[in-house]
Amino acid sequence: MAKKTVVVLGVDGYLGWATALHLSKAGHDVVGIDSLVRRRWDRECGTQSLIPIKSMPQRVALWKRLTGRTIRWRPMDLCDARAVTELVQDIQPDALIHFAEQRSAPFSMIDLPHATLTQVNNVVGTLNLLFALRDYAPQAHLIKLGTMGEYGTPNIDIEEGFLTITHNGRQDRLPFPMQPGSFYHLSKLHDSHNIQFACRIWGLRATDLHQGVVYENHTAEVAMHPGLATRFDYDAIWGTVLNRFCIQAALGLPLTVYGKGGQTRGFLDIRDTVACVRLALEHPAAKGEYRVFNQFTEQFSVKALAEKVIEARAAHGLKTSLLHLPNPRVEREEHYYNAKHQKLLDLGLQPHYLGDTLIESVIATVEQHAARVDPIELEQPNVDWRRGGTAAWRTPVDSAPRPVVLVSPNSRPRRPLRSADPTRASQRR
Ligand code: NAD
Ligand code: USQ
Repeated sequence: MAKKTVVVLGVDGYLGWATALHLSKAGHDVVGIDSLVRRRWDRECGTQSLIPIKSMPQRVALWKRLTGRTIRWRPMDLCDARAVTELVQDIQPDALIHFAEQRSAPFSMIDLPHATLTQVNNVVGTLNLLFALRDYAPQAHLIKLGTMGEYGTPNIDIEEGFLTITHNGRQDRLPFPMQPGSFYHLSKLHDSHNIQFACRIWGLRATDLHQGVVYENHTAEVAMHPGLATRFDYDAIWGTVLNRFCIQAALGLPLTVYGKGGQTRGFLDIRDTVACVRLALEHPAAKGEYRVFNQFTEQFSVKALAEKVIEARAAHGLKTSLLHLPNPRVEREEHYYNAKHQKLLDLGLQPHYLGDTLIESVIATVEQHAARVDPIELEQPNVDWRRGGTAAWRTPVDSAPRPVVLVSPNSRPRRPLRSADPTRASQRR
């Protein structure tokens, strides 16, 4: 396999860091980009990774010491168009792997500023990349992390990106109809449209990895040294469902199933995330091609996942309970779900399936760091799709404005809008 120059955008994050190590170990020349904004969002949310993570300079220095390999670290905001252009001009990458987005659905549903921030950060960052590629590296392969949540939960089989439709006697292969479930998931769909359009009009090449929910945090490379740890989120904003259930089980807390628990999603082990990205990298899209791979290995309902965790604990004589909470999200809780995921298997993916030993190993990791867990984060969700964030969100801890949020210079603080009061309306009449 020819060595490639690869830019990993979002290298300080959960998946970006593990992927950068995996590609560097495989012999690729990795440049890592991140604005470190996620560390700032953690401060705003009062959240932290369960496993302590080192700073980027410490992590790349340790990687160099352990393996002799260099990851070129560059702090940079993807929303800074000039910096993105200079990066692409300077590095002339063979490929760019784009993880650098605000990725929490609850965060995007807190209120208007958080919805705006999510969509501006994600859509503008991706647009900056597309224009830089058009002008300075049109041959480079863009590998973009999208999400299975772009599809929603339709009552038909989900294909990999496209659907052949016959309508009034005519046929076409069209983008699969999408029904995202949060302003975050919508931002990913907006990206998908922009990338597809750029491939069509400028001849760029892109792979959109529609990834399911990721669990676990050990890859062969991350496991080499505690100082190479990648983040592991468990709180109600950033924690994904299986990681949360494992932590709840380890602490003897009930597993918080939202609503009936029939909501079904695609899932994958982080070891398969890094393997899939590498497969996409080493089998690039053709010039002008926009392709979609559904990136997950198994599908489970939330309730079935909880039951798996309960059974894994019961095998050790430990009792775990399941608590149905009122669902803070607006989503179907009982539905048909059958999503195709063949293309990465065809390229050679060898999946790691979810088994009891894996659940046990996650729980063992949790037990090592149990002192860092804030149990409040495991009890109740703090963002509701209908009403937004709970009261704590109305007094932001870190209120410094981010450059990506556009605020009119004339805007003044306003009183909160009140819902219409029918009594007053009748008095006015
Ligand atoms: P993460 O929050 O751990 O990492 C994202 C990284 O991107 C952070 O380090 C953050 O600082 C950086 N970033 C964000 N905006 C940036 C900007 N404008 N400029 C530079 N850096 C920026 O998230 P993750 O879990 O590693 O997810 C990575 C990607 O994978 C996301 O795009 C997400 O939508 C996608 N994804 C994640 C999952 C999952 O289960 N974690 C599942 C499907 C898809
Ligand atoms: N859920 C519970 N209990 C919990 C937490 C979640 O029942 O304590 C339920 C949710 O209601 C939802 C499902 O579990 O139905 C998945 O929720 P999640 O928080 O694990 O995942 P989600 O919000 O969809 O987002 C995560 C990542 C996101 C990625 C997405 C992939 O944060 O970046 O895009 O998974 S997917 O779900 O396929 O769109």
